[in-house]
Amino acid sequence: MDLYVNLLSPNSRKVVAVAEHLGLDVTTHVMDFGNGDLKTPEFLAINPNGKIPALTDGDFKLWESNAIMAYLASKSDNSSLWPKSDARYDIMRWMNWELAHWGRWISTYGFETFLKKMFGMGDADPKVVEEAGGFIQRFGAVLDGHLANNNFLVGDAVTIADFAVASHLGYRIAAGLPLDSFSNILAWEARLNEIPAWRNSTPNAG
Ligand SMILES: N[C@@H](CCC(=O)N[C@@H](CS)C(=O)NCC(=O)O)C(=O)O
Repeated sequence: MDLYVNLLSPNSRKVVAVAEHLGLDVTTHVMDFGNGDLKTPEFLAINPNGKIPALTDGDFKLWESNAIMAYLASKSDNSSLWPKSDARYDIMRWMNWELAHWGRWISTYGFETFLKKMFGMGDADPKVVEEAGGFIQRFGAVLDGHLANNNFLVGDAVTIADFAVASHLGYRIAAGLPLDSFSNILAWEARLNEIPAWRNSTPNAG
């Protein structure tokens, strides 16, 4: 299997961590954001969106990080990550929530407060930061409330839902995400960081 990723990307982090956690035999291709790697005809034939992560397995091609996580996790029969039970629907629920709400607003906030500075794109727009911050606190309260009584998002052990939702916390401090008052989220983040594959995939926030 081949994975096309960049370790600075939260969506790439998800799939890199799953592959390492399961000890899968994958070849990792590090794609550069700035030099046109994502726009070559060869890469666009894998992912016409020109985005990472992407996966190939022989002739099979897959894009969208959460689908790739499930594909990789299904290669192991012996892992809590993607259990063969109705828990899968609960996992999918959190992964859809991550794409639609949580990651959507954290990405907006992080672009304003962190990436713009990193790429010399000017100052954060305070209106956008305020709007995104409000949504992060609204959805953060849902996550924090769930984690008040649960060590992991689904069941008693780590699943791909945890990696998907936590992938956006890699820049929590660097981007100044307004999550400091959510003690259950912070404790869960620390719990996940005890998992070597998760810890090893932490982005260098510079
Ligand atoms: N929903 C997609 C999002 C993929 C995505 O936006 N990837 C970013 C990096 S995290 C990217 O490739 N950006 C480069 C670009 O859009 O040109 C997924 O979950 O895989």
